[in-house]
Amino acid sequence: QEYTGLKMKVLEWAPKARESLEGKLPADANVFLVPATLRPETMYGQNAVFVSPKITYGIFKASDTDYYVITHRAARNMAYQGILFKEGEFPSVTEIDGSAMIGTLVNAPLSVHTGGVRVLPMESILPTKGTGVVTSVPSDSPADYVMTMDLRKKAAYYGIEQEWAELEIIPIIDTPTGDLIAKSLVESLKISSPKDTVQLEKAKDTAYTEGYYKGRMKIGAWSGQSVEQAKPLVRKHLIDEGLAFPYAEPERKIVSRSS
Ligand code: ZZB
Repeated sequence: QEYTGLKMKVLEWAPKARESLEGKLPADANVFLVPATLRPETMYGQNAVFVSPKITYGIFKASDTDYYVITHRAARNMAYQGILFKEGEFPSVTEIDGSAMIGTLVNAPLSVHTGGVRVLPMESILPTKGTGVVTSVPSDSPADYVMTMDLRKKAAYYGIEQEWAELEIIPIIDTPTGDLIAKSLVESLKISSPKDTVQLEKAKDTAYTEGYYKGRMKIGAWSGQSVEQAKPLVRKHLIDEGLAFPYAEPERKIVSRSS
C-alpha cells in the first residue's frame, strides 16, 4: 500500500502530554503526529486527528529538528525506507500514551481549519496498520463521520471538550451520492455507532469506489478536476512543500485458515 505520511505539527501539547514529555526532547524540537492516508486529496476537510487511547506511541527522530509520533511498528518500516534519521535504525527517543495526547492542538496541512485541529480518541484504530494515527475527514470517511458524531454526543464520556469535536464538516468532493458522501452512507446504512464495523466496512468500500471513479473536487487548487486526476497532484504538492512524504506499507502476509 502506498500511503502518504502527513506531517501534523504539534502547536500546543495537552497538559498530560506536556508533563509526560518534560525534559525528554530538545527544546527546539518540531514534533509531528504523522497519520498515514490513502486519500491525500481529502486533506482540505480535516477536522481532527485520531489516536488510540490504548496504544503507546513512540517519538522518533527524523532529522536534525523533526520528530515523529507513530507506532513502533511504523517506525521500523520507515527506518528501512530511509524516512527516519538513520537508515535501518529506529530507537524511540521517548514514548507517549495515546490517552495523554487527547486535546493536543496540531496543524492540519491544507485543511480549511487553519487554526489547527485537536487530537481525539478512536478506539477502533488498528495498531497493525499505517502509523496508528488517523487524520479525520468526516465528509468522505464514514468511520470518521460516525466517530465525530459520537464524540459530539458523548463528549463527557470520552473526556473531551465538546468544542474539540465541533469543527465544521466541509464538503470537498462531489459524487453522485452528494457532496458529503460519508454522512449519506452512514445514514442510508443506518450506522449509529463506531462499533458497527461490518456496516462501516461496507460504507468505506462504497465511499472509496465512488469517490475515486466518480468524484470531482469542489475545493482547492484542483477544484473542478476529477479525483482521479487531482489525487496525485495534491499528493505531489504536499510532498514538494515538505508537508508530507511517501510511506509504503509492506503487504500483509496471507494467513491460511484451516477449517
Ligand atoms: C484520511 C482519509 C480520508 C481516509 C478519507 C479514508 C477516507 P484502509 O482503507 O482500510 O486500507 N487508517 C489508516 N491507518 C489506520 C489504522 N491503523 N486503523 C484504522 N484506520 C486507519 O485504510 C486506510 C485508511 O484508513 C486511511 O486513509 C486512514 O483514513 C485510515 F476520505 O486517511 B484515511 C472511504 C475512506 N475515505
